[in-house]
Amino acid sequence: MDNCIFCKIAKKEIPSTVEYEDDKVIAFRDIEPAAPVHVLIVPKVHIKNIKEINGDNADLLKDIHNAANKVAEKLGVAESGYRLITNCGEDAGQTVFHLHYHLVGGRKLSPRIL
Ligand code: DGP
Repeated sequence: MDNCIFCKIAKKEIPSTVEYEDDKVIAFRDIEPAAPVHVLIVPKVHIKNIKEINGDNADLLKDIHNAANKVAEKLGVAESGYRLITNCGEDAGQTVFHLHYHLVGGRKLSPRIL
């Protein structure tokens, strides 16, 4: 999508620190990290958020989880633990309307989500 920042990152039109990439997914460091490890797992196809996941595109969730596992291993949090979060819509705090999961770890996180 023309004006989407994550589409531009996926196409390498905007630089990012890429931690994992395959033909379906790109994972790069969040520009405003909330923890020592904070990576965004992003499908290359433009989908607004999980509300747009359906029977035709749900395979992407497998690709995203596969990428998340690889990132967690690579960045050394697979055993210590991490949180995988996706915000859907404005009340959830979604600011970039291209589906993404935050992989956050590298320190003890609050047990509460909110
Ligand atoms: P959310 O609030 O769930 O929509 O999270 C969007 C995240 O995207 C937020 O943590 C900051 C990050 N972000 C926004 N613009 C950029 C960018 O240009 N580069 C990178 N690496 N991250 C960005």
